[in-house]
Amino acid sequence: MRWRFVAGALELGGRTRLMGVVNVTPDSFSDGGRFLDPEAAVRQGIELAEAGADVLDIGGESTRPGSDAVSAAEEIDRVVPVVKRLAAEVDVPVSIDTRKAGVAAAALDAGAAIVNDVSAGRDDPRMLEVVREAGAGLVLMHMLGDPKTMQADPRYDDVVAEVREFLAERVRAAEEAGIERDRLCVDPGIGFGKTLRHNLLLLRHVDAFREIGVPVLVGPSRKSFIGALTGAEAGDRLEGTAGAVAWLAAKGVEMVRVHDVREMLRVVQVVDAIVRAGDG
Ligand code: HH2
Repeated sequence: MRWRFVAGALELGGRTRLMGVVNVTPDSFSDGGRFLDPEAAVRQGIELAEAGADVLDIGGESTRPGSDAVSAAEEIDRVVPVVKRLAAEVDVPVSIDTRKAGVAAAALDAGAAIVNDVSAGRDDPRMLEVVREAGAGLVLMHMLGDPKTMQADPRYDDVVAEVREFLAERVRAAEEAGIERDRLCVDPGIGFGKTLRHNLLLLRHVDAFREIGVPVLVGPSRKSFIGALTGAEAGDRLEGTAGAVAWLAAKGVEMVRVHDVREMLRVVQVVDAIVRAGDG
């Protein structure tokens, strides 16, 4: 399965691929403020690429529960210098994590190849058009509500079926907007309007999203469901993240979005070897 984006493609369906997170924000839930300085963010991106990231995901707006929205100008100021440097200095594709078409367009101009939109193209009516015009890859993620309110009593009748139906509908919307199917990727949105039980069901039944027929990306890294299960703070969720990543790799999920690339690469290498061991 090939995932196409600006000037390149990634072969998916073998070992689970790693999208490394670079948050150029003051307020991200696990690393807010660490990489707000562009130099620090670029260094972090280079380090993640050297550690084995297959994609670098650059974000200038925290979408953690309760976070405040950021203006497009502010987001562009944060991410564009970092995208420009990383696109020139690393040889893995750069993804821009944004809900705003203007930010996506500026990042694509600066060398990004993929747009990761946690609103799945719903927040900004121009987003799908910007992605199509650039020939970018696109991640369509499920979120119930918006970051400000999403954790206030989220409810579903059948969380897996509803998230799958939503993602299938967003794939159709993207195709109708002229984006080819092989540029799309779907993500159930762990922690975005979900209780602990919802998150666990989405992970347990992750196969349901693979049925949509495009690659699946999942972002469990350091999230609060791990804190709920282990009692660990956000900066201390490496082993919990590894547990989730091992499960996803065993299920054959095409890509995981993680902060700790070096460690998670080792996890997926071991799981992949077990999954692919010959029976002879
Ligand atoms: N999670 C976060 C942000 N972007 N994108 C996708 N596709 N999937 C995810 O699960 C996802 C995402 C939240 O994590 P992080 O970027 O570390 O935190 P913050 O939003 O506070 O910057």
